[in-house]
Amino acid sequence: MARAFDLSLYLVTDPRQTAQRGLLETVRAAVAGGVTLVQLRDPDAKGRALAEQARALLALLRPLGVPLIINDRVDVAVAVDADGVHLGQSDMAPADARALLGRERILGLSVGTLEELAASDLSLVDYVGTGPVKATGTKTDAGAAIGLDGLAIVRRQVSLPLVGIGGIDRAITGDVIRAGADGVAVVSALCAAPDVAAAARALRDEIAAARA
Ligand code: TZP
Ligand code: MG
Repeated sequence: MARAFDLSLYLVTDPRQTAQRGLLETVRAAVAGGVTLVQLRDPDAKGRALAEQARALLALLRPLGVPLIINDRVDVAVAVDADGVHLGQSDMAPADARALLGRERILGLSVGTLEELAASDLSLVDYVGTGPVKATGTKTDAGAAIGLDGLAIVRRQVSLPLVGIGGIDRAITGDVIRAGADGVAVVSALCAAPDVAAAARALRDEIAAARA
């Protein structure tokens, strides 16, 4: 069984959007504001640089009890002893990743369409990410927006913990939770916010209100 994790407010990092403030400072502020899970995502980074960033993030996050997920790179996650990996549809297959990660690490999978969902082996996956909920400038190849209706349809077909991603800001966070997501995954709503901690607190408030 995978270690415990909480999808409520899931920060996904972006090297461009954290460049000015710095990756560590952005994550530190986001966690101070209530982020429950962090994914290091830098698709263009080489393995060595990614491992260095991951180790620095682990030194920050582990004492705070916030798990660190590595996007795509199973090898980096194992090398630095991160808490898990998030896979896209064209990344390593979940069964192969699970064989390398062991039972304890958290394994997430992105599902963008019902066809992808039908073709995905979720038996070894711990959570599902679905989206983009709305169009987003952060990931230009993210595929067509599924909307809140699409998220609700995925929710009905997935019993695993589910997080919405893509184009989620404060205004629709409550709607995403009410559509059935266990949490929201965001890049720009935190990384590009003028006050990262305050933005995280505001998103936590929306999540709490939607659950109440
Ligand atoms: N996967 C699907 S959409 C997306 C990722 C990594 C980017 C989400 O960024 P933002 O700024 O929260 O819309
Ligand atoms: Mg990927």
